[in-house]
Amino acid sequence: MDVSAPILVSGFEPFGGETVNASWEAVRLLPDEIDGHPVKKLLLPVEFGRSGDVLEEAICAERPCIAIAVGEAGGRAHLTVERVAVNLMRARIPDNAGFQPDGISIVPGGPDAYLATLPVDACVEAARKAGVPAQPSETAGLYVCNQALYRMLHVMSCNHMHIKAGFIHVPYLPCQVLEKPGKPFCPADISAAGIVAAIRETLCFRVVR
Ligand code: PCA
Repeated sequence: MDVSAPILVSGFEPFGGETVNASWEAVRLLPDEIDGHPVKKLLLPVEFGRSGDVLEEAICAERPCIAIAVGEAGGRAHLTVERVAVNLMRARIPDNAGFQPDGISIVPGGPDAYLATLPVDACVEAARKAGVPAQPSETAGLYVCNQALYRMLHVMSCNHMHIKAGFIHVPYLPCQVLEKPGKPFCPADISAAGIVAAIRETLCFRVVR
């Protein structure tokens, strides 16, 4: 294993009328190094296309050993580790550039779906062991996050890159639910602890298995 290969972790800008995005607030809190690997933090626009382009460029430039995109899933109570990305874009609300696709392919002619190459269930277990409520998820939706995961796995597949890559959705922050009674939330430091636990587990996974 390349002990100095970076770990790429992205978060998103605010969207949907929010002034913060829980994913970036958690990513910002990650340490700059984990077990000797520098952690590169990338802020993505909530835009179909451009977010995928930025991620793709970063993966090709950095050649990370692990790439994890993090997004906010308002309404989910747990940190959720995504298992699959599908080749479809369908948006309930326009993205931050005003684009609202209604069932078109992310990559025309591309595979219908990719599976995350992260050890999903082991990451969930590791987060739970760290005291962070976590669940596997079988759908990342059809909005910008699913597209980002699909683009990431697609560029890796096309270039035969063996990177442990995946996506983690985090709940709203407490400050986002002040006026949303009943909506679940998770402080950024707790979500960050879950992401670190998933990264550490993935590093062990690469070495041991
Ligand atoms: N969540 C959205 C896009 C950006 C984000 O943080 C999603 O789940 O698709």
